[in-house]
Amino acid sequence: MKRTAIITGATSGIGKATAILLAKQGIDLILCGRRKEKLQALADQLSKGVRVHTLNFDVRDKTAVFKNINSLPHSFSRIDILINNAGNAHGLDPIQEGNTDDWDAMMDINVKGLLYVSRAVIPGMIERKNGHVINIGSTAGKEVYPGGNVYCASKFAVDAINQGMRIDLNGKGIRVGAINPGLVETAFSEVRFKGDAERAKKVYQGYTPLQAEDIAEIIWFALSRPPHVNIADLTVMCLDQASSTIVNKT
Ligand code: NDP
Ligand code: 8X3
Repeated sequence: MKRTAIITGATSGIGKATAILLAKQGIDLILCGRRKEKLQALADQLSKGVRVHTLNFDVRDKTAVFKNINSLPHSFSRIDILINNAGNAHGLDPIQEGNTDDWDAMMDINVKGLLYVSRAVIPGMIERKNGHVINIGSTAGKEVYPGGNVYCASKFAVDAINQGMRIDLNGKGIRVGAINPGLVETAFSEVRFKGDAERAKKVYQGYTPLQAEDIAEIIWFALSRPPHVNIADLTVMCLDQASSTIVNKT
């Protein structure tokens, strides 16, 4: 049966790669993000094969989240798949020097934004007794590293929310699972370092990091399991990464 997926953070990195792969698999798409032109360009690219709708909102804006999702056109209102992907790290400062605006951004986007979108989408899945939620966590949600403090806290929260969702939705026909990547070469570090491209580039040098497409493939693997199989929690790192702090760089 034809499925519809909503992907947050579809303008870049993991979300964009996932949109491209799901379109190839014939899944209709609701693409979300703040950068309207990027959303539109991706929609134009993918709408040759599947139906695509774009939603332009900031996940921090509770009113906008509910307004956008609750007013989807009828043909997009039955959401089968939710990919909770929007998020970023902001800064890498030790706790005593932390920028409180960065803290707010990470908790508001990575945690509260994910909650708002989930709250807007999940009741429809419950009504239809069918759905699949994939929460993008991180190795940062499994292990804290120097300067990771609040970003790690936000991803530990995603881990807890993922577990809580699975418990609360048990028996309702909805699969819930988290994919927790290690280092993936996307715009992530450029955002973390506030546009410092040179510093960001260094994060991924001297080894072969994961690519956004690697994570998209894993998301598709989870989505394409038979209906009784739920990938509950999956951690993935590149060959050269052993932990958040141990990376075999040449
Ligand atoms: P990117 O920076 O490439 O993409 C981040 C996406 O999130 C963009 O599409 C951006 O869209 C969206 N986003 C950010 N803030 C908001 C907001 N306030 N409202 C709506 N959308 C927002 O990074 P990645 O693809 O790497 O990150 C995607 C997810 O993967 C994040 O949750 C990240 O924590 C997680 N992750 C990343 C890893 C990595 O090493 N790269 C490893 C583990 C997890 P726009 O700016 O248009 O709004
Ligand atoms: C992104 C991976 O190690 O940069 O979540 O925090 S890391």
